[in-house]
Amino acid sequence: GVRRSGPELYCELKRRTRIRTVDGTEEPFSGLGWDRLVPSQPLRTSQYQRCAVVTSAGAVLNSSLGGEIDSHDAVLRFNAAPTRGFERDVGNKTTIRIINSQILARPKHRFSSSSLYQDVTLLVWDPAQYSSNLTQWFQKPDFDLFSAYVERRRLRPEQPFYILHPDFIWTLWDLIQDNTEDQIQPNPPSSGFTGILLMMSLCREVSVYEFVPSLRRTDRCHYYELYRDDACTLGAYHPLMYEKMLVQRINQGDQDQLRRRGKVSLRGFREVRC
Ligand code: NCC
Repeated sequence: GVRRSGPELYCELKRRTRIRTVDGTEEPFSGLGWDRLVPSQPLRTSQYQRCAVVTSAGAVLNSSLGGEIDSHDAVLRFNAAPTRGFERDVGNKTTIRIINSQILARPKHRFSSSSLYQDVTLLVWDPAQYSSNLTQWFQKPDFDLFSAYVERRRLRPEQPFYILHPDFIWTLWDLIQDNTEDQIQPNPPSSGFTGILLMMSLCREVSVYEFVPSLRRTDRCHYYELYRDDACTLGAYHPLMYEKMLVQRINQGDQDQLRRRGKVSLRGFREVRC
């Protein structure tokens, strides 16, 4: 990968990030009538002014950021991260939730009944192999997301619920590799990084909380669980450390905001002429 300046990196991200969801126009989905199953309104037509991305890191505990987070027009959260009981630190507004396919496939997440996955825009992704095509992916996803997706679309057709296209996920991986000196494993980017690029595409301004660690940094994995593992913050499977270095390079906010509050400020792609 080459070393670009902050503004060059930002423009490279803008040029190559194209939100894509499964829209039913390609096989095998076209043959299954998915053009009528997916929401008729494309995801990229949602537009917001000020957006917040709230990671699930343990370090958001005791941040008192809840009020500030809720003051944004749209708030993005991840997987099973709750707000109830944690309002002071993470707020209580959720506009979009990005979930990985484990949430749909594993009974412990109670996808069909839990209120976490209702009344919000949902985006699910599954790590297809880098080189596999959609038919191979459909036959053998990492976790079976397709049956629960079909069921939810039938039960609640009014809920905006999208499957992120594997090509979108892998384009983000290419972007990380092309801007990183080391050779990284071809594992998909974390939900967090995907969410940041998504919101830069949909919003004018994006505030990201506790993606790049603050002074509160801890080995506690999630704010909502006691489990401890440094790999949650640094990455093991996902290229998380590299993702964090890229985001830090395009941060428009100051060091004090980053260290004290864990806040990175980014400009939406529409805001900057490259
Ligand atoms: O942990 P997870 O992510 O749900 O966290 C959401 C995003 O927040 C950022 N994060 C989280 C914890 C931390 N200490 N530091 C952080 O920066 C990351 O950007 C992360 O993406 C995922 O990306 O989907 C992930 O999901 C979990 C798990 O599947 C879900 O929570 C559902 O239970 C993965 N863990 C396992 O599979 C065991 C995790 O690797 C990535």
